[in-house]
Amino acid sequence: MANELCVDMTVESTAALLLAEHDWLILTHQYPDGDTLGSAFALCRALQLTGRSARVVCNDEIPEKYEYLTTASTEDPFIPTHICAVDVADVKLLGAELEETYGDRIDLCIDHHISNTHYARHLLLKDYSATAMIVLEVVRAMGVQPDKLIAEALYTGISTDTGCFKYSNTTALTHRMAAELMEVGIRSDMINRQMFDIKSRARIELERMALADMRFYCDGRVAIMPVTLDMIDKANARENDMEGLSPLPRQIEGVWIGVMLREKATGGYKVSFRSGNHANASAVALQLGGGGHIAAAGCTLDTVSLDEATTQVLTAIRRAVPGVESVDR
Ligand SMILES: [Mn+2]
Repeated sequence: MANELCVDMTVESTAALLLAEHDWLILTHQYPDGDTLGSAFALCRALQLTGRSARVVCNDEIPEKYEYLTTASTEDPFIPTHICAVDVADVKLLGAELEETYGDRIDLCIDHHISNTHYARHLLLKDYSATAMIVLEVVRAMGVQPDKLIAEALYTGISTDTGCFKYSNTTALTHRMAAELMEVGIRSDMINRQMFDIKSRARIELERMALADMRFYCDGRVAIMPVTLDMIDKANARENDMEGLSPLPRQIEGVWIGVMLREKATGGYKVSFRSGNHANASAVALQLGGGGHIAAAGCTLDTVSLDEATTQVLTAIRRAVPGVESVDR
C-alpha cells in the first residue's frame, strides 16, 4: 500500500540526506541484476569516499558474473541506523529475509520503476532507463567525481537494464551518460562480454537439448520450446543458467509467439510467452489464468503432461491471436 508519509525527493535533496548521516546500509532487490547491484555498489563507494560508513546487502547470493562489482567498496563493519533501497519497486521485492528485518524502516529509496509503491520515507523516483542513471546524478550532487570503480558499476546497471542499449527504453540520455562513464576509462568491452556473451557450459548444453525438442506450429508462427527436469538434470544446470532462456524461440524469423514450457519440480509447467509486433503475449497468458505485458507474459499449468500443456497453449494462442493460423486453410 502506498505510504502517504513518503516524501518525494530531488537529486539535490537526496544527496543532502545521504551526506547528513554517517552510516548507510544499502539494500538491493532479490534475485539481483546488474542495475540493482551496480547502483548499490556505486552508491556505497561514493559514500565511503565522502567518509561515511556504508555496506551493501542482498537477500540472495550475488551471481558470480557480478563479482567484479563487489570490489568497488569495502565491507564496513557497523550497526546500521540508516537504510537505503536501490532499484526496489516494492518492499516485497527485497526478499523475505530483508523485508522482515528492514521492510518497515527504509529511510530512502532511489528507483526508476514508475510502479514504485512509495514504501520508503523518502523517494527519489525518475523515469530513466536504469536506476544507475539516477545514482550517477546523486553521486555527482554529493560532490563525488565517479572513479573507475563507480563508473564500471553504473555502466553495468545502464547496460544490463537496456539489454546492451537495444531495448526501447534506451534514450539519447542513456547514451550520453554511458559515454560520460566511458570517458572515465572503464572496461566496457569486458563488462558487456561478461553480461551478454559468456554462457556457462551447462547453459549451452541445456539450450542444445531444448532447441532439439522445439516444435513449430501455425505455419511457423508459433514456436514451443520445452525445458524439462530431465534436461536440467542432464545439463547439470543451476538456476543462474536458466536466466534469459525464454526469449530464444521468439528470436526465430517468422515466429509471432515464442513459448517456453519449463517443467516444475512440483509437477506441471511454468509457461513463458514472448511476442513481437504481431501478437499480444498478455492476451494469450490471460486465457490460461496468467498475465503480464504485451511483449512478455506467463502463466502456470499445474498437473499437466508436456503434451497436455502444449495443447492448452496452442488453443489459447489460436483464440487470442487473430490470423495466427494461415488464412489459406
Ligand atoms: Mn532497474
